Amino acid sequence: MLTLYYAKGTCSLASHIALEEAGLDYRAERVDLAAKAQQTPEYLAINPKGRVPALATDKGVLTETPAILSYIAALAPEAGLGLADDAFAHARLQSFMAYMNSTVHPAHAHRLRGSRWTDDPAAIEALKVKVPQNMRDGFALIQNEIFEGPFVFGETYTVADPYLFTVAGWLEGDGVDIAEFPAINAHRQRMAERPAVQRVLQAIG
Ligand SMILES: N[C@@H](CCC(=O)N[C@@H](CS)C(=O)NCC(=O)O)C(=O)O
Repeated sequence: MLTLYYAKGTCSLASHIALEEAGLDYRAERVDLAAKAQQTPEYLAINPKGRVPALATDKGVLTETPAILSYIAALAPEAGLGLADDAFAHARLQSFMAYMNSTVHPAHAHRLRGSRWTDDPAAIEALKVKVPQNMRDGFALIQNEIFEGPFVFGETYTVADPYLFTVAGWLEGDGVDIAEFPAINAHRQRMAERPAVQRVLQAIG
């Protein structure tokens, strides 16, 4: 049995949707970030990073969205979520997830989590200023250089799609109108129609 530790409004949504799409047997355990549950000794024993997502498996706990998404795709090869049949396509999928993880997600985190980088209240405010521009730059690159449509990698739905859906959901709060990116906007709507996505959103509340 897999257990996904998740919180509403966070990057854990991507793994949650992927588990549902893969048809795997899993349990979802909410972590209350507002109550700082991620810093309790109980949760730190599961994920010493104090973040979500974490995926508890019978082999141990996995963290980091790209690793969790890759693992989910590998556990359900029949779902074809990982482009594993083609080495180059698989590497492009890894490249996309690495970009989300290392560049786009941290750009977003500068708005709400500036205290990761500085303790100076004025600097925390200053870190917010470039968030819209950096998110816009990231999504322009995704739309123009990576996204094929109707899914990230063309006709094949992969774990890249719930990742894109999740991070695109942060744009509005980051001061970017998703309508600036028509292909990403259409993808978001396409994703919202998927039964697996609807099941997860309903379960999260
Ligand atoms: N690189 C990690 C980032 C994990 C992360 O930063 N999660 C955020 C939510 S999106 C979190 O748990 N924040 C709680 C905190 O910073 O205390 C991943 O992609 O899984």
